[in-house]
Amino acid sequence: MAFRKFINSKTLLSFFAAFMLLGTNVLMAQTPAATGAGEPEAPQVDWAGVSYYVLIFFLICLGVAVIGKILKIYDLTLKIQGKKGLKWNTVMGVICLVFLIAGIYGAYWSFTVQGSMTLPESASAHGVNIDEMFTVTTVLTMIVFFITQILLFTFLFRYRHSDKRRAYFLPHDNTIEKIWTIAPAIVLTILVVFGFFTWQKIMDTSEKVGDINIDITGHQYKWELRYPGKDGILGPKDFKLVTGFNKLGVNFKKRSSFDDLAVDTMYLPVHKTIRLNIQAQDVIHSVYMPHFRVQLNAVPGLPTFFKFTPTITTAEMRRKTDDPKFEYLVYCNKVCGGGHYNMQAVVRVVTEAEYQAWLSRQKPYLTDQLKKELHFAAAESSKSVSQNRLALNN
Ligand SMILES: [Cu+2]
Repeated sequence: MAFRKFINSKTLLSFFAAFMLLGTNVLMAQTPAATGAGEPEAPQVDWAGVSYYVLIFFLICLGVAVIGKILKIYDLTLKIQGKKGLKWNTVMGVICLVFLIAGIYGAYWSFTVQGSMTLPESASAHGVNIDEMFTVTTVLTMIVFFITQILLFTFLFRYRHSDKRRAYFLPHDNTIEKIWTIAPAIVLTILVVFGFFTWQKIMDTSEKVGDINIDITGHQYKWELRYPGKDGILGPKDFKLVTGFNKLGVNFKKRSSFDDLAVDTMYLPVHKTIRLNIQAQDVIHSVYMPHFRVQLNAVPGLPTFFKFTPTITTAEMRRKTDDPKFEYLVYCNKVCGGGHYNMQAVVRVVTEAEYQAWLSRQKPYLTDQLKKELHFAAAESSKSVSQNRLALNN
């Protein structure tokens, strides 16, 4: 019994609610950590901001409680004077209408203010289809949202209790049951089928001429990028070959490995099909490129890939967003450990000519240290390095 009393205690529940609210505020008040090349910093909590919102919440609760008490006292004094008391049903009905209007304004505010904080237009070909799906789903759910909420709260007001009227008792109606089962079923089926075909198109595995293969390997807390050299083929990898200098475990028994390039920034030529070969070396990471609407898990031991075509260059996007410092980024989208928040790399979409110029400046994966480690003959290594400088990708 004591336990039941403990669980049902109103004081305890109030404390729990206050604790949850405080916790949410603490999380939301965390200032975004410094990005870029700087030292990883621990996220800061703005305690003044947190207590301000907690205080505002308690003041609003206090205000509501005071108004409730005043109305109760007013009601009692009316009754003492022999008059009819307050019409509480009308009070509740009006509160429902106020809630409806405030709620609709809140939805409008959220769309106009927070709507502008969403991503810029999709910078990839398939991203346009994904955005279309989001728009269709949002429009449909918004129509349902507004109709149901307006009906719910206006009915609560319109048909509040009245002594002059008796409610119609409706225990069951098959027609209504059918309508609200079949209509959502049809709409959801259309959305799912539409989504299925879009996903199938995005995950099309057929090879296209001109595909650029890029290896992206996640480890705590960095993305390693490897580009193929002039042969256009990425050398094979084997996790058993991973060493200090051969971070990705590239197999140098195959010739295709020799001209591979290790890069820091992911350069992509515009309007070319890119195939990202995704791998992880420790825990699950996730390749997340929001501007291209690309996201796929990087799972240790399970190589995956994602194909997409960038359509807007970084320079164009800088103009469109009116932000001269705009950069596309590839993030990690799995909470993979302490340094997760800083696991990102810059992605630059450039013209074909700029891409080739950049590619020719990249260093080979096969570094001098790695050659020493593999006991390569000096003559062979100098030959392969000179070839790397002319890397082409067509
Ligand atoms: Cu990660």
